[in-house]
Amino acid sequence: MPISTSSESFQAAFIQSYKQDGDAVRAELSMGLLAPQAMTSPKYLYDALGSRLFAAICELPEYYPTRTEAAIFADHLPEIAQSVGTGATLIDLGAGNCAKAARLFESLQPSQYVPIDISVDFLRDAVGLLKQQYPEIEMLGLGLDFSGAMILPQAVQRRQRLFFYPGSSIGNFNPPQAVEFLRRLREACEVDGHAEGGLLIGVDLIKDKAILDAAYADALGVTAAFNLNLLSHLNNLLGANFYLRDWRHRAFFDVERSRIEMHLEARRGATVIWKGGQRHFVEGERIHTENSYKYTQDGFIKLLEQAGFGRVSTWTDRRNWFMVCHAHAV
Ligand code: AVI
Repeated sequence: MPISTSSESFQAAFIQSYKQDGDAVRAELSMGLLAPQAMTSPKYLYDALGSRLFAAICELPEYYPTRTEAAIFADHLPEIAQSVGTGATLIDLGAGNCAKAARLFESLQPSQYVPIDISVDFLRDAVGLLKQQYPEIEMLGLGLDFSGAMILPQAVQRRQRLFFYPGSSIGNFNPPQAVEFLRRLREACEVDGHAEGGLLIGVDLIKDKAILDAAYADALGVTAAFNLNLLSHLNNLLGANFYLRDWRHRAFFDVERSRIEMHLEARRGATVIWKGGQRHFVEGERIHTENSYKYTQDGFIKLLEQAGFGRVSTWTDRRNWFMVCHAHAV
């Protein structure tokens, strides 16, 4: 595990433990593509271009979650800071450019900031820049895939861990997986046999189907490009021959399951060949590429409680479209 530390206060420490295992990735993708209902994990939406397209999605008029969450933080920061307290070990899950957490620094005054992301080079640059702006905050960047076990290096302080998981990324797990994931966070809040710290999380709420449908099928077609770009990524990872013009973006809110489903649908019959497999997709056949679950406030609080969190405070916007929760590890 290469570690680079420095005694200079303008440099952030960085630990990289994530290394993509090409064979494992190809085996997982092949299995998904050959399943009766073809599917891929949403993590494959994020190659370099996919990450940029997602950033563009966050700017779209139809995609309300990013700006609604930001407004909740801006409008309720003093109350959120009062609930969380100061001096936490702020662990930022999927930190990206670290901008969301940086907006909390002044109010939360973390004793250590630990941004984690699978996009190692991007994170290394972001945390390097941030350290120049906030030299007084100890920073430790982690290049890590946190969707599996939550094994944090010893250099991450144990006391008062506050996991920060904004953007409703929790919605990309199904509810049992979400509880499992939250439980792992709760376990990582254990200090000498007792619970400390907690979780600050953003959650998208159930709303009118038309608003949800539009948020995932925008007029400009950016979400369509984001979804279709997955096929280019698969071509690179698998040596596959997906021809993008053979596919179209489909996204809709399934009211029964309370989730957005995102699919790629074959416009015409297409035979796809890759290293280790091949499949003929008939016209109209789909590859399921993402779910994005939406919750009621009470439903999500129950999930938190199942995972071992309690004493939950919530903040929402005027329209009740999005919720920010602070939950204590109990
Ligand atoms: C990252 N995640 C929370 C986004 C969502 O809303 O589920 C990903 C996304 N997919 C399409 N648009 C945005």
